[in-house]
Amino acid sequence: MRILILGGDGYLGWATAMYFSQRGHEIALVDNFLRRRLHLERGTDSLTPIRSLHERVQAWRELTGKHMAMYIGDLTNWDFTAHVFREFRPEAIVHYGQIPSAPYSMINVHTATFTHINNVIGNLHVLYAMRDFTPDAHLIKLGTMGEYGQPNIDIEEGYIEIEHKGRKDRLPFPKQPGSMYHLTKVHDSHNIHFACRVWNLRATDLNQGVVYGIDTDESVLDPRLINRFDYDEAFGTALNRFCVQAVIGIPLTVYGSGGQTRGYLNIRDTLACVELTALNPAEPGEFRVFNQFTEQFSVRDLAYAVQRAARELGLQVEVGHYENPRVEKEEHYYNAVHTRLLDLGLQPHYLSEELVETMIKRIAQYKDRVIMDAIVPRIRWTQGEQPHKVQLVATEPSAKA
Ligand code: USQ
Repeated sequence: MRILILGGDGYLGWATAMYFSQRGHEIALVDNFLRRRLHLERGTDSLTPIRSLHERVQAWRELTGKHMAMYIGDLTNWDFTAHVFREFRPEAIVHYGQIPSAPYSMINVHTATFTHINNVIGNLHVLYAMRDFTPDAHLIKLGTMGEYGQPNIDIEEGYIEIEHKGRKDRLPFPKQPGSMYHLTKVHDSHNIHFACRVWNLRATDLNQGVVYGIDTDESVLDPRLINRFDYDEAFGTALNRFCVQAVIGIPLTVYGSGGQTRGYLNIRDTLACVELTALNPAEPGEFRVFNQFTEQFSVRDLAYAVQRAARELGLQVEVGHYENPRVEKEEHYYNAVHTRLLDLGLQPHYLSEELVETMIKRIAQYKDRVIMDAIVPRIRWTQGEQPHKVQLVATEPSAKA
């Protein structure tokens, strides 16, 4: 299959590109290096020493004999996007080419509007390029579980059957996203749904939970293929951050009471889910939604799991309690349906089997690269980015560990 990977230099994009290339698909990568630039602007970096995209692609070719085409440019530029679709003629498009950070989007008006323009306009250009040049292609779009928020009812996969005043319909599940970034994904979902209804495009929205992990079967083939691993406030997610904090010996940054519950999955499961989706495409005109995660944890559960795993390696780790910089529910109901990918054959990896070997031990190898200043949370949902104001206020007795 000819597969176009948007955001091919990113955490998921690079891993997905190698995964599909290894399985014989023809790959083209699109990237504008925005993540690398935003790290430069913020004085942060990947924990792992990633190579340039050109070096990665060259190394992949040397090791496997497989070629990946590269298009360097910005999806918000219509001429660029149109050129890519006209030339490569993808049969499937895996769209990761977006800003994925809730905290970054909440820094100020500029980062909020930039996240909107980058994500929503880029995605609209992809939809128009599909309509005009590759109308039979299948869009596999990375959405987020965060589109739903945390309602006090079970979260369905994209749609809900509603009976209202004696009439019934199957309608998009209500959305209550928790950041400007998450809002962009909601806008994308509406735009994609419209494009499927009106232009008969086929699309699958993968409403993914929080991804963790570093290595994949392909990235370990050679050090030049190593994947990015972010742990900073803007681009690092809670679990990745906790593992780095455990290794460098600072109390884990649990925000608020820690009852915030989300779906989680290993990066290897992301790849399997995307493959299952590509091999079982949506029908023309169909807008499918899969909830993509394998396990559900509260932030508190994660912190104690990391504490226990670190102890196995002789590391004493405290669970800290930080004033929550976000506006979010800290104790809430959370039960999200996620059966469609399991029905297609997904075999999940579980966190308890991964933490010690594939996370903490691996992170310890790059301990010297940690930028301490990147860890303290300074972006507040109500006031934007602050100087170092948020302090560690207490540490939890390790009774639950
Ligand atoms: N949190 C902490 N301590 C930290 C960082 C975060 O307690 O040091 C808490 C947050 O307050 C939040 C929860 O952990 O309640 C999850 O935050 P996160 O930063 O791990 O993840 P989130 O902001 O939700 O975003 C991440 C990805 C995003 C993806 C989303 C899936 O960055 O691209 O869309 O996970 S989901 O969470 O299902 O919306």
